Amino acid sequence: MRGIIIFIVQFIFCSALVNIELFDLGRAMQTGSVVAFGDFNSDRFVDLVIASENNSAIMVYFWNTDRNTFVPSQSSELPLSGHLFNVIAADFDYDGRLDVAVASSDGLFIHLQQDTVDQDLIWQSRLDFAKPSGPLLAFDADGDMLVDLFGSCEEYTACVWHNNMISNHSMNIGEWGIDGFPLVPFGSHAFVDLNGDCRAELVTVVCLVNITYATYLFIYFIIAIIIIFIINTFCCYCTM
Ligand SMILES: [Ca+2]
Ligand SMILES: [Ca+2]
Ligand SMILES: [Ca+2]
Repeated sequence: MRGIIIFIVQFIFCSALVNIELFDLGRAMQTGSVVAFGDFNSDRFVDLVIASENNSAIMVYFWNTDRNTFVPSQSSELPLSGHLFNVIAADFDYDGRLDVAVASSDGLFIHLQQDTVDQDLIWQSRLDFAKPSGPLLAFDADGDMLVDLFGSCEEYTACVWHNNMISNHSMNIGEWGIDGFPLVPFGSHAFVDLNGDCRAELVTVVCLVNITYATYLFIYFIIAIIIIFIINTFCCYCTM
């Protein structure tokens, strides 16, 4: 009896996952990828931020309850430049409307949402901030209810972009003490409750020695050569 119940639950759950993949995202999913989620038009349904295939632009797709699918907003396309690290959907200016932060090799850009009219997002002018050197993580560093950002800045130093959007629409960048170790190039970060005390810990990857990115590439190259050598040697033994 228990096995039958588990089978039914798994069947329903797995069917739901399959159905999610079957949503028709139109041309966007044929040529792009989902980079962020959020309810941009405050209708309590999650919308998608989709980057074009060549990462030249992002666009918000609203969940349409009548058509039961995601539909693109009319003219909310935002241009991208440089190598895209990640996109964060959050309310940076604390006005109740979801905004978008784009971290790329060209800089950190925050697009504040001004309004939503007839399923079309209206953006304010873009705000530019100090350039990150990898993906950023959103969190409230100082408990002022404004979303701050964590990541690596120059020479992969751990930094916090402190949010001052309400007072002067700026972000002050400050170094974050992780025993002075630089972050791993292009490494990601996460909040996880490791010890079960209901308080999230910041998990990131740091370099135990301060080496340059070129040195990293060289080390990765050497490791790749060693792995290829081991695989080739192992395969030779397999075919004997
Ligand atoms: Ca929505
Ligand atoms: Ca906002
Ligand atoms: Ca804050």
